[in-house]
Amino acid sequence: MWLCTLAFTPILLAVSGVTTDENEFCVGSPGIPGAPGSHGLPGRDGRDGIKGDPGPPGPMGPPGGMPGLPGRDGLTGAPGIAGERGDKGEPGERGLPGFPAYLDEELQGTLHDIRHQILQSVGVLSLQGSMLRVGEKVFSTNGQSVNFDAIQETCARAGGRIAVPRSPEENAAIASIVKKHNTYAYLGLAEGPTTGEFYYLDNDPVNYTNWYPGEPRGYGKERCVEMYTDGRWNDKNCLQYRLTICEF
Ligand code: MAN
Ligand code: CA
Repeated sequence: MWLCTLAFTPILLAVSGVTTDENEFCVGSPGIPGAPGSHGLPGRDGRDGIKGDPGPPGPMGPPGGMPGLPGRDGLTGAPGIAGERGDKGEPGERGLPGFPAYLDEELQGTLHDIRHQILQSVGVLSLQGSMLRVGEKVFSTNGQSVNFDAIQETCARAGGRIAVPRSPEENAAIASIVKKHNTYAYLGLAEGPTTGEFYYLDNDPVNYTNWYPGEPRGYGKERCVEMYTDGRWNDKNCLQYRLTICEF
């Protein structure tokens, strides 16, 4: 069913698509929707956003620019070598008084052991005949016969001196070694600048002698002294081979 009426409004006429020549139009069922309208105009710019992250470093620039700022300090190097030793310092304060040695049990034990070991060694060496104790002195021989200078050297090297008797007991001890080896020995005394006068090697004058009857009779030509196997002395040149006997 159509409802028709006079059209006064040109807009309605345009929308209905009906000609206005007849000065009326009819209202029918709704037409199909028109095509979407075209996009509106762009809106206004928004507010500025927050600041972005820094970008990656740029590529190296061309050569020939100004030199850059100096770089940061490098890492700490390895320690240097130790310096020279300094001067000795002042002595420190004096410590508290120590323990008396006789109350020091450890020290006493050590001394006891040392004493024991020395007695053992002296016992063995005496039994073997390699040392002869007379009072404070010890005589010993290596069994070698050499000249006077060589005997002195050997004894000094061993920490002693060529043996010389200063008493009848010491003379008897040296004589026992001479007799045992059946070889004469030089003694530690020599003729001084005055013919017929003998001195110990430390220049002390001789205070004990045991010359063989008629000796010394070298008169400056026999400046050393040898001991015979009976323990008596003879002045003799210094170049013979005689038994090495040292005292300590
Ligand atoms: C040799 C040497 C001398 C010594 C006489 C003793 O000539 O040994 O030193 O005095 O003998 O007859
Ligand atoms: Ca002589």
